[in-house]
Amino acid sequence: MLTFAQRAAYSLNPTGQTLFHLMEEKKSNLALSADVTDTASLLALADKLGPEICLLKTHVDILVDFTPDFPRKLREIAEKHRFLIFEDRKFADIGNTVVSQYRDGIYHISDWAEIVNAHIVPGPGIIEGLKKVGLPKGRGLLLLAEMSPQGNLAKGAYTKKAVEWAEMHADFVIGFISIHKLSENPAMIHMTPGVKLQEGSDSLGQNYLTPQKVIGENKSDLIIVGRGLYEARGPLLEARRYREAAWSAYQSRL
Ligand code: 5BU
Repeated sequence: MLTFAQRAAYSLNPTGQTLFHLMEEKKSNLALSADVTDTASLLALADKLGPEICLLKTHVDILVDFTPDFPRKLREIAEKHRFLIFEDRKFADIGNTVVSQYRDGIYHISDWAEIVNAHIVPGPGIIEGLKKVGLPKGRGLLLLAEMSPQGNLAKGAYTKKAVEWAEMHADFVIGFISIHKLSENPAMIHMTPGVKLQEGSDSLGQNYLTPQKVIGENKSDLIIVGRGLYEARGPLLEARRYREAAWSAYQSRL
């Protein structure tokens, strides 16, 4: 089993390489899903938990007070604490439309998010569209190969297609949102949402697995944690617990 640092050498994408190096350097395979709805809370959370995470995931369209200077402020914090930014936009349209959704609109996502993700339901044209915008900027894409909620349809032949199309675009696709390790290509990073220290579910279909199950047994690489962190009484202490749980599960698999 290769280390994250060794896997960086297999990646054809600068963002993929940087992420592997950051993970090793910070001994963190923890991503914070910062799903708060005001920019001040998000920036405060990012600054506080920054030392513990390798990646911060946003849903920029849930912010009630977004202004064009918000991405600049978030990027400053990201550079200070050395983590990457992943906008969980889940693009799902034809290639020509996602070009504008990624580059233009209010958010100009491609200007500030190193990583975005896409559903594969529209076919490989969605990857080609996003790549036209993202690759010249050195950005990376994750394909939604599996999802966490109960009853979701991302499985079987659908999941296999995601792995196939990732290989066809390995210069831009850096990995997957998935529940399990899916690809034998060491360049591909597997990121898993739906993680808490206790297994369970929420009232709207979300399933939770533990860091040990996700990293140790399912052989995913990185856990994405939202409510488990930002709803905790002490988010920083909790982030340390999640980071240590995920990192030791990774180490014992080496
Ligand atoms: P939670 O609070 O840890 O349940 O938040 C999980 C986050 O991950 C949230 O932002 C979701 O939009 C995101 N997510 C997910 O939960 N499951 C998925 O399959 C995908 C994304 Br894709």
